[in-house]
Amino acid sequence: MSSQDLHKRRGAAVARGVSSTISSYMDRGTGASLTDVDGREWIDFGSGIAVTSIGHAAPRVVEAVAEQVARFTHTCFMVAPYESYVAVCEQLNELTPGTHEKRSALFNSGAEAVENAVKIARHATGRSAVVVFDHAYHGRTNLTMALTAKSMPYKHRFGPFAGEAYRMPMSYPLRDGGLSGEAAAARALDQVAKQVGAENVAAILIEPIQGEGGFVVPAPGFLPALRAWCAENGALFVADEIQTGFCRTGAWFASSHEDVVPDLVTTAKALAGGLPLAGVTGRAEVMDAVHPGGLGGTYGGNPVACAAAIASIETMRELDLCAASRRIESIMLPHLQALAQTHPEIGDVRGRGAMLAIELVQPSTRGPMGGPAPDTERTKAVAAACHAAGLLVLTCGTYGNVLRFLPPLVIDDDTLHRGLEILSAAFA
Ligand code: PLZ
Repeated sequence: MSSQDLHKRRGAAVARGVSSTISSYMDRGTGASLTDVDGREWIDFGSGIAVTSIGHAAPRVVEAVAEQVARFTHTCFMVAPYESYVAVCEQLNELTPGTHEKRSALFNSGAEAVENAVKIARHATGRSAVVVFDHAYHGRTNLTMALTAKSMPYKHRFGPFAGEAYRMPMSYPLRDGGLSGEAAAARALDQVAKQVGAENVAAILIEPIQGEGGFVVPAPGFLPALRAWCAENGALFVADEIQTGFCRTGAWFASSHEDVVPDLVTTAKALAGGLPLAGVTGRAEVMDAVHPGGLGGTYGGNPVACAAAIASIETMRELDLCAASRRIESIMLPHLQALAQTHPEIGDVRGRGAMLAIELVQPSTRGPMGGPAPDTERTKAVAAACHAAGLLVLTCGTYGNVLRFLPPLVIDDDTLHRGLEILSAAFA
């Protein structure tokens, strides 16, 4: 059945609220390529939003999943436990920043991991306030909508939202007049002290590099200052590494670039090579503060997803995908910077590793927070031109004016160059 026919069927069956970036329907994939049902090849610069870092249909995951499905698909870890859940927790404890003793718990989605991190932080501290930032994205459930910044499309008419979430100004070098990380942190923390009260803060929750909010990389010093404030004030520093985790930024976790050791880390996406699995990992004394039975869910840490996670992590280790991510940066970043030289509408090139983006602006018009005015229309047009030429790119950002690039980390140089050529042609 063609994409066109499937699109018609979808219109009559699938709720309008669930939308898709492209209207081609996928048939299969391998590495960084996808083939749609019409037989057309796509170069994937999105990885299903930072999930398939080890590539589509990664052989080790396919094998591990098939083997596990044949043994058993589900017992519920809360009823009858199994080894792979324990093994995934061991891996998370080892790989997340810091050498302190840790514990982990497994869930189904990123939003569920964030919700549980908040539950754990509140329980462990006996406090309720959660500090979040402008442009943040943490999910679409009721609690995580309260933590997510952007109204349309995530929150519009879906309230009332959960309470005790407090939003502070973010460090956003293109749009905050180039405030230093320390100054931006002082600005946010002063408001926390005045508006929330330091002694009421259970956690500061932040993406070390913002994802949906526009791949905003905070100025150096911002994250360490927030981390230090938490330590001084009895609050927990929670890093949402759901999009940045597992080699995406050239390190296992993005917090490490500034030697930040979070109290709690949320993970999902690339953890299980495409199967739904998420985790909360943190200090043993914080995680174990919660009473037995206080955390869980029917499917959390499903054995098939755990088998996939073990296979994914093995693949990342064996292929050294953190190094692959840095290699992708060394090819992509100069290409994007050269493109920006000839296209003044590219107002910023930013990111780390294989998590890179360009922000499109109207260079001579002032916009939000004194930065250049966003050019949302041109961003949509460039993305559409890429899609027409078979390159799957995603947009993001509070103003929808950021093109983001998240290729599978296993992408080969030839495919990467072909993708970048399509991007350049789309600008032309
Ligand atoms: N935290 C940092 O990036 C998911 C969402 C796409 P779930 N980002 C993609 C969309 O429009 O729904 C994300 C994230 C960060 C939390 C989440 C939530 O993860 O697995 O989508 O619930």
